Amino acid sequence: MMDTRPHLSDLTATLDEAGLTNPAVREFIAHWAEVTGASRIEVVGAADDSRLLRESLAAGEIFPAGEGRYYARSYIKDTARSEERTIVATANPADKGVYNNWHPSGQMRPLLTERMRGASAGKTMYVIPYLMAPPGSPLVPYAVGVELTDHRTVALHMIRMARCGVEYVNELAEPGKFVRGVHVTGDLENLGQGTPDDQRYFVTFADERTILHFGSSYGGNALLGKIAHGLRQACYDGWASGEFLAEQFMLIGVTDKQTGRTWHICGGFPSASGKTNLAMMLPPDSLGDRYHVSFYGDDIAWLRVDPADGRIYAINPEFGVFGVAKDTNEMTNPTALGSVAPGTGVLFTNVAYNELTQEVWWEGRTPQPPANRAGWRDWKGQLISERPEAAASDPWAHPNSRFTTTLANVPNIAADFASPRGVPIDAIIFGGRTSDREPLIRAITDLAEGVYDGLTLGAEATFAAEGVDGQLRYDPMSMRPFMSYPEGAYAAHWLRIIGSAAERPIFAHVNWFQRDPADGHFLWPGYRDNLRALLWLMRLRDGLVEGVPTPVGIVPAASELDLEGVDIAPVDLAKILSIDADRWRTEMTRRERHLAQFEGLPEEIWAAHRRVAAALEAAPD
Ligand code: GTP
Ligand code: SPV
Ligand code: MN
Repeated sequence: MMDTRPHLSDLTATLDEAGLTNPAVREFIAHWAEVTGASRIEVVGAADDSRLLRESLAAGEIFPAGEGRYYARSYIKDTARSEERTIVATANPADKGVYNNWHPSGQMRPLLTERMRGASAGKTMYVIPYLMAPPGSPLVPYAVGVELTDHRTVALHMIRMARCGVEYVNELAEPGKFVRGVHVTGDLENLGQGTPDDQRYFVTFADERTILHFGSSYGGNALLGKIAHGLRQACYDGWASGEFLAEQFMLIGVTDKQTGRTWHICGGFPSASGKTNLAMMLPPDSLGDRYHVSFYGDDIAWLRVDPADGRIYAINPEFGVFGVAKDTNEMTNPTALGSVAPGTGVLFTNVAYNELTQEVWWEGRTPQPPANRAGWRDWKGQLISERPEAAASDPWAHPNSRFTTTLANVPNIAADFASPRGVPIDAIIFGGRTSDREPLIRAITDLAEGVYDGLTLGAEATFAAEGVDGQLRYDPMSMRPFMSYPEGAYAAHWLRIIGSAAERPIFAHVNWFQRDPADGHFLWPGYRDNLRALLWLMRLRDGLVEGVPTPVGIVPAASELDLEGVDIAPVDLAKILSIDADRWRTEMTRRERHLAQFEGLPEEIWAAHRRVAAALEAAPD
């Protein structure tokens, strides 16, 4: 076979021409160009977007979806993150936690190198230097990375999701201090996805700040800046340095236009549990004159204490949104539709596509799918008009189909979203999909009880393969798939960082998903109305309301919630504002087993658990 790899002299010329001067980055590229056997190397940044779009359109990798909008399908067995195949590897066995799927790096390194060797032959390797922070942030030293990828669509996603360009790596104080990411797609049709012979590996070598992902071109498996660096690596770095927390959190501002005051709220809900929707929230009509919600971030926040005033400040390290399409419409999330409007450069993945009209559609976009089926293809690329009878009711779009758009396109983007300092945090909220037990909101004022609440966060299994149907799947702080070091140490790090703040945020647990056990309807309308619960929390924080104390926190009195224009039955309202002590006592037994798995869990957390349990024992049924 002819050797098509670029010669070292060609590589030098390519990097010179791209203005990539950092010697450590150049060495990293040369090493992996050699291993993967890529035929061409191309350094790309934000300025290359329109050219890459043209090339991808010409190659049939993406399709036009109206003016300045694009569409792509991923391979049918490659439509979500794979948690089983995701590993944290380090040299130190003490880094093994319950959820981080830890393996020794000495064992993982050869497995990855073996799979990547020659696997990009005939392809271009795109070099994407990036920054996961607003420029100038004190956390920039942890935010610099370079992703190498052999997939052009991944480069298009990265340009939307992270700040990309050689300028982010050329002037480093320590030229070698950047996260080294290598993404090799592999032969997607022959990787045995989901079988015992699965060939995929998504490994973060956390103590080496190196990320090697093989065998996917989708989402968090392939855009290494986002999940692997922004969460898994950053969470490890934040702990190792003792400087910050990196969490799967949304981040918003709520402004009272009457007083000019803005509160900042961040918080974690497990994947596909409503972070993007909350961050893009348009106030309900009756509150729109008075309040405004501004978007800072929808999936990742890094939190640190600012020495200037001792408060917790948060940044969104991302530059874009990778949002769930399902159920996004004018009623639920008009802001999301604005973010993907003509001219935004949005890239849709795995929604339904009409090749005649270049329209896109997903379940919940409109109550019924388009009546005229001509030209429509489902997410697998099959014509809807040619579907066999048996497949007639299959969804047109994949349930995890998404849109990728830059922050600047989000209509409610905060004016100061790129502030290097970040914004001071007034409240930290946790929320999952729970069909019973969890009230609309319960506020927690004690630090250890707040951290305890985050550690016992869970969501009900959303599809049969994961967990028992209807049973809570614990997802501490919504970080279960991204936690890179042991849970006991994670809890201690939280207590230390938040505990060292001069002014602590209030905590709260929210739940938009309680259902009627008889007919399954959601008891709370959700979406835009969720602002009402947050406004109550801010009033509680400011001492304007008292709420009703319960063993698990303070819940609103019905009279304290602004419910003007809300369509809710009085029985449903009573249910979401009350605590079923008996049901909670059952939960406490499960929590005890959950927490007992975590070695070295701080005594403060156990004490918080015992306090809540004792209060529940003493509570009337
Ligand atoms: P990831 O990007 O996977 O981390 O998800 P996310 O937490 O950002 O979730 P997202 O906001 O995309 O919402 C996921 C799904 O939940 C979407 O289909 C939403 O329509 C739905 N959803 C969000 N908020 C609400 C709500 O308040 N009520 C109800 N019933 N559904 C909601
Ligand atoms: C999630 O799964 O929580 C996401 C999407 O935000 S992905 O980037 O695929 O991880
Ligand atoms: Mn997420």
